[in-house]
Amino acid sequence: MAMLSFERKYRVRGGTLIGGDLFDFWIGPFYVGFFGVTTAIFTALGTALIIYGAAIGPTWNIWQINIAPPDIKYGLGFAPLKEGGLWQIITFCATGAFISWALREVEICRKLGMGYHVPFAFSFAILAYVTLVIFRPLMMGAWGHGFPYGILSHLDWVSNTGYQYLHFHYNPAHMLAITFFFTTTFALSLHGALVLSATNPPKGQEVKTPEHEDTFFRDAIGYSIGTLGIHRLGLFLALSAVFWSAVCIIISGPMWTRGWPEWWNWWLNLPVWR
Ligand code: 07D
Ligand code: 07D
Ligand code: U10
Repeated sequence: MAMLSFERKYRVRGGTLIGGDLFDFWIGPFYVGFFGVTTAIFTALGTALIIYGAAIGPTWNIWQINIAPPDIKYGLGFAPLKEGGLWQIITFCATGAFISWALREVEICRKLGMGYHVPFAFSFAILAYVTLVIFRPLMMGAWGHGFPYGILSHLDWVSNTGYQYLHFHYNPAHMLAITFFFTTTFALSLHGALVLSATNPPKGQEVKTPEHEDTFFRDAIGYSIGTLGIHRLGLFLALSAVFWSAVCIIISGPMWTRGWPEWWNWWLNLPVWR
């Protein structure tokens, strides 16, 4: 595998959290490390079980393959392999693989003397996933509340779960999450456009500076958040989107069992209207 000219310089020893020098090497472009090995094992086992689940299921159609969680009657116990047990082991492998991946990122950050922002951000995605398939099922008393593993079947789960609460758009945390998702794409498009407009001019014209970027936004809206600030804001917006997503689903069931539109009755019941 070809190496970028600067890559060898950064292939330094150390920074591992566990295993010392044992797995401190690269395969092609990939750093391995202890957590690379655990990622590979969890991924290989999880993928093999998905393929096995597909093999004993009714279809090889990639869109329709479905590995369902156990029936609610199994509660928080183990289910037979073909009745949701597979889903349980796959969930374990997926969680193991995601956490291993995050820890491998931590080791890479330590090697490079960088902050932990990337693994910190990924841990929010893991939190959302774990909320859906572990925390919420635990709080509701059955693994059957997790979402099924399948491209279309997981969409069915989202739709069905949404309608169980009548109209999911009325979930206030869902509103916050959606607003943060929209704001994230808005901020990224502004940032991408601004950087390109300044640094990628037509042939023959000068590349502009961050001062140009600041001045553009001061002229346009009276304020510039700055070149470092926009990245802080971007991270904050994106992590907030995922955080409020996790909140919106953990409160649906464990904390609110009726339709979400009804939750807003507190507004109609304010003493001020009486
Ligand atoms: C672009 C980075 C690359 C990642 C990709 C996904 C697999 C799955 C597995 C055949 C942005 C790789 C996919 C490894 C193959 C089997 C068994 C990330 C990028 C390209 N969803 N979801 C998708 C997952 C949930 C929802 C697509 C995963 C929740 C809706 C893809 C998870 C809810 C829609 C996918 C997960 C939910 C999708 C594109 C885990 C709420 C769509 C994803 C582990 C969050 C869209 C057919 C994408 C679609 C879509 C994967 C969880 C809702 C298959 C791995 C339960 C409404 N989801 N999803 O680009 O077209 O992400 O679906 O939590 O409309 Mg989903
Ligand atoms: C869970 C993904 C984690 C991924 C990980 C990594 C691999 C490796 C390998 C590519 C959280 C996986 C990696 C597998 C791949 C290679 C090599 C991310 C996760 C760890 N909704 N809704 C949300 C909107 C409606 C409903 C969230 C919009 C309807 C339910 C978000 C609309 C009803 C749930 C959101 C809309 C409904 C949600 C999802 C519009 C259905 C959830 C984002 C415009 C009738 C879910 C935590 C997210 C949630 C969720 C947006 C409509 C129901 C805010 C914009 C009204 C039941 N919805 N929704 O969470 O909060 O990402 O999950 O109508 O459970 Mg909603
Ligand atoms: C940013 C940035 C910036 C940059 C940047 C970027 C953000 C300003 C300076 C980065 C951004 C981009 C490059 C843009 C594009 C990115 C996206 C759109 C995000 C989505 C990304 C993807 C879809 C790519 C995903 C690819 C991945 C995850 C790589 C897959 C890796 C592997 C399969 C190997 C993983 C390595 C491991 C596990 C550890 C090492 C171990 C091994 C190599 C052993 C090999 C493994 C095994 C033997 C078995 C394991 C099996 C596996 C893993 C899979 C098998 C599955 C099957 C189904 C076959 O701000 O600055 O520029 O660039």
